[in-house]
Amino acid sequence: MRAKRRFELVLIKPSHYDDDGYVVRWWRAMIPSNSLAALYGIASDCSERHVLGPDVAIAIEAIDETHTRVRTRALLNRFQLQDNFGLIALVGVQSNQYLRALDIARPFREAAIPVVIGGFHVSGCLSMLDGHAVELDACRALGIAIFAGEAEGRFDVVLRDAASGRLQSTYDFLVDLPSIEATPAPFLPKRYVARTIGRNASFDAGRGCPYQCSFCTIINVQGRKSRHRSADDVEQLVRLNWEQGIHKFFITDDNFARNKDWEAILDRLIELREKHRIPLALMIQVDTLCHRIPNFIEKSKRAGVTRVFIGLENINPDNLAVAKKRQNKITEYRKMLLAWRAQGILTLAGYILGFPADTQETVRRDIAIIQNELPIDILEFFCLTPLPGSADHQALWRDGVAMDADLNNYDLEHVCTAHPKMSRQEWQKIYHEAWLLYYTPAHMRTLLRRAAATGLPLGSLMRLLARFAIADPLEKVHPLQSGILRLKHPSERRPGLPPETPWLFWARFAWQTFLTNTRATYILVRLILWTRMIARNSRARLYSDVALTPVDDEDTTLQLLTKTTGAQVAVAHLKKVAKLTHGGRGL
Ligand code: B12
Ligand code: SF4
Repeated sequence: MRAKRRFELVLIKPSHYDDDGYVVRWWRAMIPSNSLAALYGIASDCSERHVLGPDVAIAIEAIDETHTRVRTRALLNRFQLQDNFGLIALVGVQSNQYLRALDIARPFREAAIPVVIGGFHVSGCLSMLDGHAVELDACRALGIAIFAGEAEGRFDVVLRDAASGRLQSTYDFLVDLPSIEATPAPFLPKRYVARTIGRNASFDAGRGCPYQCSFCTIINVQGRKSRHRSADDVEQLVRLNWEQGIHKFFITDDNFARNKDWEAILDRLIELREKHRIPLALMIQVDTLCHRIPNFIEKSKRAGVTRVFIGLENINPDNLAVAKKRQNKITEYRKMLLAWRAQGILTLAGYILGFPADTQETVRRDIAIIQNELPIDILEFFCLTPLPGSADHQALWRDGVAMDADLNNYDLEHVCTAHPKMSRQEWQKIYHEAWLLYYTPAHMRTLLRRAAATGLPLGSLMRLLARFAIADPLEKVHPLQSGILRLKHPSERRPGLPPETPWLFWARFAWQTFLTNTRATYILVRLILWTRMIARNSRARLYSDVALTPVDDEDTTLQLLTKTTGAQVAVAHLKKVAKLTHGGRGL
């Protein structure tokens, strides 16, 4: 038998730098990267099909920098052993990760190793800007190939070009979005998934969203038409993961409710769960009108959905209108949230701060309204950010409006542009304050009481509360970027910042680790005690408050519906429609 030549394919999902200039990395990260799983699945398929010829074996390694250090020297040695026959692929690179990705690439390019970059930054920029902005020429200067669009059916050509030393400077497939039916499933071997909390695998059952929110990059990269995997595809990937003992999945569709095939997919998952006894536990993302789709919530429950992420974004209709998010009807929010609660499913809602009508005072008021009147479990805050690839960014870029020049800050946690009513400092301050305002000890106890009263899983809510209450105040990162036990290394400091003396670095790191984890343990212990007390309380089922009260269409006294002019207009409009259609009964 002829010895096979080995092609080194290293898939790296970069992290980004924190405010001190160190790479954000954890012993265990929060969620696995679906982008990495997608590329791993596609690359494995290329390897099985011997796309580089029968004499070449493709050795694939996946590195998610949020939990694994990129050991550059060891990788360089490995490439050297194969005469640089291989490829470094920077995967799923977001705008805030772009500069880190370039820093990872530099030593490999200096050693003349082929490097290619893909993901939302390069795809978003090529979709909406002039082909050079924002900082795309930095790739060209380093000789990094840019891949825009989706890799399904297109990775063969990249691998062949890299193997023959003819990697092109740009691969642009943006106008030619592939069908994802019967394409290789996103997949990561268990050894990678085990480095994340909860050991969830992930897959996108579909791509594309019909709406047109102006801050959204997704529609300009993945399009507005629903493309989806088939029920057979989904069954196959579930079984593949179940073979390695994984049964929890994050379905990453931005809006699973608008996946044209949601029902067939849920029916198949129900079958796998109820007939084949695979104990599925799923998290999905949906819009605020999903409860109006017949059977959607009920089937989600039967399929194993335990957590649902909802793009609530704001409770002021004026703000939602500016962002072209008119599909979000605040008059429907309570109905939708109570519908999920009735099925025992935890709700997580995204909330954006920094819309034009927001001020520090209105944000404080709105958070209090949410706490009192909306039956949401977890609220996540984001700064309204002109992400490259969005219509918002394109408009500011065209008009020459100042935006933060440091791409590392485009992580939805840093203020990147001016606001009509708040200074940048005020906006940044209210973002951090928002976490403290929502996750007060009193409100966390209320959330646990609501959960006990309505049959939500208390332990699961308690774990979520711990993560979301701690990440921003203690770890200074968004919970979605967080993990357990922050890791740092002096060699991972952002270029341009002075390296610290090793003993000072390690002393400070040890002290910070001790301090943060002591505080975190205190919060966790309190949460555990509250949870136990509430679980043991025989009267817990009797608890009720305004948020849990069933929706009364006649009741328009809620602050949610009266405090902003936009809300008053929305209610008046609904009353008018109700009068015309039902003679005035109900909203
Ligand atoms: C699931 C998800 C998450 C998950 C998992 C992350 C992940 N990447 O899988 C979690 C919850 C952890 C997460 C966190 C964050 N996310 Co997120 N996330 C998503 C979401 C909804 C789906 C990602 C996905 O699975 N897509 C499907 C995959 C298959 O598509 P893809 O990544 O684009 O990859 C395809 C192509 O781009 C291409 N490709 C990608 N890389 C490469 C490389 C090569 C070499 C080649 C050839 C091709 C190629 O081929 C792939 C297959 O077709 C996207 C929106 C979206 N629809 O993509 C936002 C999105 C990627 N997230 C975003 C952001 C901002 C964040 C956070 C910073 C938010 C925060 N403050 O916490 C964090 C960052 C955390 C981190 N370390 O990555 C933004 C990025 C925007 C931008 N321009 O930078 C997006 C686009 C959403 C948005 N608001 O617009 N996220
Ligand atoms: S609903 Fe979500 S995915 Fe769809 S356009 Fe709006 S922000 Fe983008």
